[in-house]
Amino acid sequence: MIYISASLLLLLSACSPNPPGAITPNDVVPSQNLIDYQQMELIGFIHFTVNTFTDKEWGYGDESPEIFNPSQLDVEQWVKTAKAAGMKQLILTAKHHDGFCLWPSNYTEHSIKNSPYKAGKGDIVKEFVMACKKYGLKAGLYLSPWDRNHKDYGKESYIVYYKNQLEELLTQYGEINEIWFDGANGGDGFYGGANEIRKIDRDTYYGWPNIISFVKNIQPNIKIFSDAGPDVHWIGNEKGFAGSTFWSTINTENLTIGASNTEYLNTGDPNGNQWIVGQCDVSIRPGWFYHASQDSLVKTPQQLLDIYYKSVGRNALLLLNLPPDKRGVIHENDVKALTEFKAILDESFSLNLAKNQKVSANSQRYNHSKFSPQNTVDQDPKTYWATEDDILPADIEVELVKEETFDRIMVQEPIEFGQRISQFEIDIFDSQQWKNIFKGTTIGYKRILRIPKVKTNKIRLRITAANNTVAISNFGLFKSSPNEK
Ligand code: FUL
Repeated sequence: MIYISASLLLLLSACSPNPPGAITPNDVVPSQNLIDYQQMELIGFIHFTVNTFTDKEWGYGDESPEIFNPSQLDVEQWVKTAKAAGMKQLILTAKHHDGFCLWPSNYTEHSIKNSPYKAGKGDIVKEFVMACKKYGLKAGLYLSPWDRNHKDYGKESYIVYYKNQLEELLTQYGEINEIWFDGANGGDGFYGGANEIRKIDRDTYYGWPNIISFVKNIQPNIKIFSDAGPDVHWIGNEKGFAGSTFWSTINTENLTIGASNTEYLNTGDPNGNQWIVGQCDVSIRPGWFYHASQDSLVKTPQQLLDIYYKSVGRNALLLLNLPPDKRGVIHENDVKALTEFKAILDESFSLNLAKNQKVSANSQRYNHSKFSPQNTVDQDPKTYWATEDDILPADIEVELVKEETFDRIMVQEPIEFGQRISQFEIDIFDSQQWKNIFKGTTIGYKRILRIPKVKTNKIRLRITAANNTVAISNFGLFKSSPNEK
């Protein structure tokens, strides 16, 4: 039997490029595809259809395609506006509840092909996907399951129609990064002239498991959004707010698309058996579609920042809607608010005061540099600090070269190992003693804390509860722009 002393093991592991005892991943971890998705952080929604011309939010389905006539449609303006704001993806309403299609579908007459736009020769889905590609954004599509125009809605044959449309969208335009399945199923509609109320069984009518495998078969890397995922889930409100406790894990057994427990969606579930990314959808205006009467009601840059902190800052994605107007461009007021939002955000996060500062920890796995607390401030998202197993509380202490003033703290977990932390505290060194300034629950991919301004040269992150060995990939300190207020 070979006997290796503990100190020799430490010495060996400290020298080895691949240390033994890497941390054990949780049972539920995200795929690389979902990690890449979460890293986009900020994405945009484009609501555009006949409603833009009728001044409605939900079209009844009896609109004449003749009314769809944007005078100066500029899809590149949408994409350039989104890109300038830092968005990494846009999702277009290819078909909303009114059933009108922005592409010339072979399966219906209720589409752009019967509109005056480009004399019926236009295809806005194509223009959209091409513009996204040109400017380096991912493209996503919304295809409303509810269709108030189609005569067969509510019958089995409508599901065939819906899948035919999905096939058109997923085979004719190249890579689609996300498909958005809305849970809304209101009841009344035109339905080919029937003008009646049609109710469906939300659990069985669409045959979701079948639709999901149909979609994944065509585009294996696509992310499917719905109340219940399977890749991205609704956050449970349309304000853009994730819960201040938010787990990326959740159980989908009791979720029904269109009728889910919104509180459960808002917090996720520490015992969840699936990793589904949370997505916070909200419009820059009160409505999802453009209404001239709302030109003065565009959210202010400060309101947008508050939403950012409550979505991206709480381990979720922000999906911000920018509805084009009747001209077919994003209105000047929206562009202005968005531009200011981005400028303030950049100013607030331009200088990380913790970058390359001295960090110590109460435990460092195998004393190996791979697990050093210094990794939390090296600006490399791939490196992380990890403790020995079963160390709680686990803490890191950042010592700044001089006293600094800050009011934003950013913390990230290396989520490739799962989401672990369920309780943490932040302390600062103040008048010769540690003072607690924040108590929180989850961290996940990214948590940003807004705290009252403090001035100190020492700050401590103390993790008091976790479901597995503690690991942190990033710790940042920032001073917010005065324009945040
Ligand atoms: C809802 C829809 O009913 C709204 O019109 C909008 O599309 C929003 C994003 O989802 O369920």
